[in-house]
Amino acid sequence: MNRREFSKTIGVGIGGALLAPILRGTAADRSESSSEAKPVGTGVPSGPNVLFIAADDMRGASVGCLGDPVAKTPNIDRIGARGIVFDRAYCQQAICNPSRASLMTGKRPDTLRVWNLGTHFRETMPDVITLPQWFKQHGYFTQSVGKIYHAGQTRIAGDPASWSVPQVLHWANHNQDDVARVPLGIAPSAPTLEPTDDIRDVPDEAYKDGRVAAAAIDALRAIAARNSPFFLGVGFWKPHTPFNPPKRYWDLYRPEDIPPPRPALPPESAPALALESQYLNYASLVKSTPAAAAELRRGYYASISYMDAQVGKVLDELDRLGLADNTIIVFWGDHGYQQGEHGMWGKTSCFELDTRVPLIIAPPRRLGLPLGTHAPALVELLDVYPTLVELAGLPMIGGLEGTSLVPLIKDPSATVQLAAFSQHPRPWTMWPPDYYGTEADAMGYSVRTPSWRYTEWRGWNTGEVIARELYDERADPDATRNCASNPAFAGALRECAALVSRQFGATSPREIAALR
Ligand SMILES: [Ca+2]
Repeated sequence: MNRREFSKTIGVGIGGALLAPILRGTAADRSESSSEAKPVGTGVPSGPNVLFIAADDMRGASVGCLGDPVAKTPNIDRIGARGIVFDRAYCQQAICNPSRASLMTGKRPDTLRVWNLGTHFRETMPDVITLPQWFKQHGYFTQSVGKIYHAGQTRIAGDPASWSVPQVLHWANHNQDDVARVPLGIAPSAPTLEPTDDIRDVPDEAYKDGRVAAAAIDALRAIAARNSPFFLGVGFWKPHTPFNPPKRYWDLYRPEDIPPPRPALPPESAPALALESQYLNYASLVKSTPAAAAELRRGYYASISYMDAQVGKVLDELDRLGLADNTIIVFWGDHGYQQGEHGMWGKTSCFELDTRVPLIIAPPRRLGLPLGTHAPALVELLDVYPTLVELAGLPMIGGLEGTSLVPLIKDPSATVQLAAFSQHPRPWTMWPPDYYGTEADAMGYSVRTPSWRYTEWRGWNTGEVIARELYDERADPDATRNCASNPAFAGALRECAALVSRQFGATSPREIAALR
């Protein structure tokens, strides 16, 4: 596709966005557009290529180019310098499997009926066409290295239909590694109460992400020789626990430079449902030994910098091969994380720290679009699928629930949607607590607007609202006070509740699950 053809394509996209409703597709819209579009393109396009880089458990709040003064992320910042950084991007559910399934299919967790770690989207929606699969059907060579889909807990390993060749380094648990290659033959520990036990002065390749980078470099070299457009997924396993990066990445951070959690305490008047976090054992640990909290936070930063260094190796190879000018680079994290903030550790909440993610898209340099900019608009990971399809000039597939961000890439001050939506069940594992349960006690439905975060907790069986949260994101950005019962905020509460009802419908989660 030449420049003129590209401009024509994105011109159409912008016109459509301006005419679009200000709200995202609703439950009713979904039922009307649930049939999948048939692949229509048969010719082999000329590109652009896509380098699709995923990070695991990396929150938006801990990235250098997203404003964290402590995080050392020079390579992720490099992607930001050649593209657009989305300052307020949100996942659809703050845990691996539902979030990744949602981004990769362009559908919300409620549409997929995937809310836990064990259900694969091919079990609930077998014929859905994934993002890389759509590219593959339009002449792209698609390949996956590392963790793109959720790993280790679903009955299907990754998604073979998405890729032109077998996936590699995509299937394991986080505490598994290639022991033969790990120093002393000692595997990294599981999420641990004593993370500093895993500080070893070893090469990057001693652990998974170093090997993912090496395999991605090999893949890029082989792809460069193919002379056809490609979609290469590179999924890093960090900064997910265990926090065991090589010693030199720990050495980037002095203990005294790690700030304490802010806020340290749960919000005033928050319902208990809001405060369920994943690593409850961490909370009891750090209460008894406060220094452990700081060390866990240092380990998270060190893991981020280890992963960032691997990103840099892949970017270097893309440049060295002369592919950068015709390649879209995407960097995204599957969900956020609490590192002791609100007294919580891990993911699975609907708070801002759990739902906000890094999202950076660098268009091909040859297109001459603005570089190194920030977009303050509210966007969702759901938006990645239509954005890449439009940027690549492929026909748009039907049934996507996100909105193309190409208008923001052309004009970072633009707005495509006025709200972003997330959700999470309680208990977070769903019942039975083995990751395969299909029922829960409650579902939290959450909306972020420019001014507010509102979450309502609905009973799983009844659909009745059993608790509400409202945070004033402008006056109280750390979410220290739940204002839902304050009469002064009744108008905002009513408006936010209407947004949630319009987006998710008024049915109970049990009725949604029964549609499976
Ligand atoms: Ca994750």
